[in-house]
Amino acid sequence: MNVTELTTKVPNTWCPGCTNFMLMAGVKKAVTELVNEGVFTKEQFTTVAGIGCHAKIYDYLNLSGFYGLHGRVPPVMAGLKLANPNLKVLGFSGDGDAFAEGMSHFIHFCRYNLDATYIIHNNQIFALTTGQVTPTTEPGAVTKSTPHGSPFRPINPITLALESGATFVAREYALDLPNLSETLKRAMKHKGASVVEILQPCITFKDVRDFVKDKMFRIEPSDLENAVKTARGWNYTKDDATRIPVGVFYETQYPTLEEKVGVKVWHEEFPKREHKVEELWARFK
Ligand SMILES: Cc1ncc(C[n+]2csc(CCOP(=O)(O)OP(=O)(O)O)c2C)c(N)n1
Ligand code: SF4
Ligand SMILES: [Mg+2]
Repeated sequence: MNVTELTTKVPNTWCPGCTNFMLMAGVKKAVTELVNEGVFTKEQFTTVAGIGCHAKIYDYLNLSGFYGLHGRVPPVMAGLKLANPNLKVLGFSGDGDAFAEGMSHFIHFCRYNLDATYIIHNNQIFALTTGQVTPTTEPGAVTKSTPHGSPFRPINPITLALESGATFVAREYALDLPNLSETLKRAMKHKGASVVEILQPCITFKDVRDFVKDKMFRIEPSDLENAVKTARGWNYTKDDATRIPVGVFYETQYPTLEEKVGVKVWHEEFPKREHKVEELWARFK
């Protein structure tokens, strides 16, 4: 497969130069390589998106899927995977989508160990709505919703994912294409809940590209205790002492939700549904 097969004709409305373009290039590279290596077919890939700038990726990726509701990516991923365990489900959320509107779903996604890959575009802002604080915005940030500085302490999604039971947890930077696509490939190949947080600075409302590039350093995976310790090394603050760990924090094997509920047996036991789509269409014509 050529990477161009993943392109659609939908006009792109991301701001010129948005880091989402590189993030999408990383996703396309990973998917293309996995198809060409025979790990998955293109048809197995299925995407789910939330609502926000990140979610427009749904329109630009030539893969089947479901444009979801704000914050509700994990339940749709679960529905798809349980209905058809043969799919390779990729979820796309923003930091607002995953950790504000969708916070409880994020935790349960990790806890269930659903065999799916959750990709989170973290720009530390609600970008589509032109710049308000999210749960990962640094304390003191002056934004449209916090003109006197944010009074909130950020949550740390990496420690949260680790503590909630995700079996693959990583962070990458949108503008580091080789590492980004390599980690995405690993996450997609992983059996179980994989979470990849991608630092994706919004160049229009919160341009921290130089800061991230300057502060990040690469890590190697470790055991859970040390992974949590490493992740705690950055609590989304933005000061001179900041050091941002990037790479795979943790990877382990644990039975997936589908394996635990015996989804194949469940399918066999389920009565076959009648297809009444034509009938319904006729009624609404
Ligand atoms: C339930 C609900 N609440 C709020 C909104 C308004 N809204 C649309 S996009 C958005 C911001 C999304 O931010 P994020 O998930 O971080 O994505 P980004 O735009 O930064 O990629 C908000 C608040 C909505 N559409 N639905
Ligand atoms: S507002 Fe920010 S995140 Fe959204 S398209 Fe523009 S640069 Fe990208
Ligand atoms: Mg955001």
